[in-house]
Order: sequence, then C-alpha cells, then structure tokens
Amino acid sequence: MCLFYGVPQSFKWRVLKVFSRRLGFKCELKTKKAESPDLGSLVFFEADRDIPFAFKRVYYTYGVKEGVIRGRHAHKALEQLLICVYGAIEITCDDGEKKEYSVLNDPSRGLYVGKGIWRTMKWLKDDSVLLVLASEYYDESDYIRDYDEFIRLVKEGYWKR
Ligand code: T46
Repeated sequence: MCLFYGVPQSFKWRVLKVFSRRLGFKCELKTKKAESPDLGSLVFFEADRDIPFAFKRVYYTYGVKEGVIRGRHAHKALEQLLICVYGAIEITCDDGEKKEYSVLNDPSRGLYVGKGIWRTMKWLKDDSVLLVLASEYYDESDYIRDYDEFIRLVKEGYWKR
C-alpha cells in the first residue's frame, strides 16, 4: 500500500526526512533509470522531485587511488546527494551516536546525506568518481572539520533546534 498516494513529492521528502532522523537512518534512494538495450542507460535527478532539496552546486572528485579516505567533516546546514558514477566508494555516515556504512557502486543510486552527519568516503577502486549535488554554494564556514567539535555540537542539540 502506498501511504503517500497523491501527495506532492516535496511533502513526501519532508516527512521522510523527519522520520529518517527520528529513526536514525539516512535516506538512500534509487533513481529512475531509462535503459535501452543498444544505447545503455540514462539516470536523472530532479530537484524537489527525486531529491529533497533544490541544488545550487555540482562537484565531482576523480583521480583518487584505492584506499584513499576523504571527507572527515560534517556540515552545519548543507544537504547533499552523493552518487558514485564510476567505480565503488564506501561512505560512512556518523550522526554522533551511530555509524552507517554504504557502498556506492551503482550509478543509478544516490545517497542523501543531510546536515549534522560526519562523513568519510573511502575509495574502494582506483579512479572511482564521486558526483555530488549540493543544496548550497561552497561555504567553508558551514564545515565542521574537528570531530570533538562535532560531538560537542551533537551533545548540545545543535541539529535538533
Ligand atoms: C563533502 C564531500 C562528499 C571548493 O573550493 N569548492 C567546493 O565546492 C568544494 C566541494 C571544495 N572546495 C575546496 C575546499 C578544499 O580546499 O576544495 C578543497 C577540497 O575539499 P575537501 O577537502 O572538503 O574535499 P572532500 O572530498 O573531503 O569533501 C567534499 C566536500 O567538500 C564535502 O562538502 O561532503 O566531498
């Protein structure tokens, strides 16, 4: 049964975000994929329809060797969708109380990572490419790059306000 039948997509995402935080899991979504036997596949994400925010920035990380770990930070407000468009990358999401691990190895899947999540990205294969859709322009002041500081903010309920 679909509880959300007829409900606008942006509202569904808002509900999903609230519940996912309460229940302590992140939202992972499977994209729509158009396939044709001879031409391959095409994947698309539409702001507010397929992902719970309108993105202002796109960036990608490439030329990274297997075993390299990037990230090790959280964001005060930024929301992002992470897609491994080539290869395999393990993403660890830590909300200050528990950690979740996801292997992104399918270009048709995106991992939604909201604010207040300490993330690390471990390259499982040479030259894997991580594509990111971000809700805001780049702003270094939105980063928390010190884990003790992150835990302090979690404990004081910074993301529950
Ligand atoms: C994130 C993960 C998934 C910019 O000048 N503009 C940008 O839009 C970005 C994303 C980065 N930068 C600069 C900041 C640093 O001097 O590029 C340099 C490398 O960034 P950083 O070390 O933060 O890269 P990652 O791979 O550790 O993290 C990035 C994003 O920064 C971060 O928001 O969630 O990818």
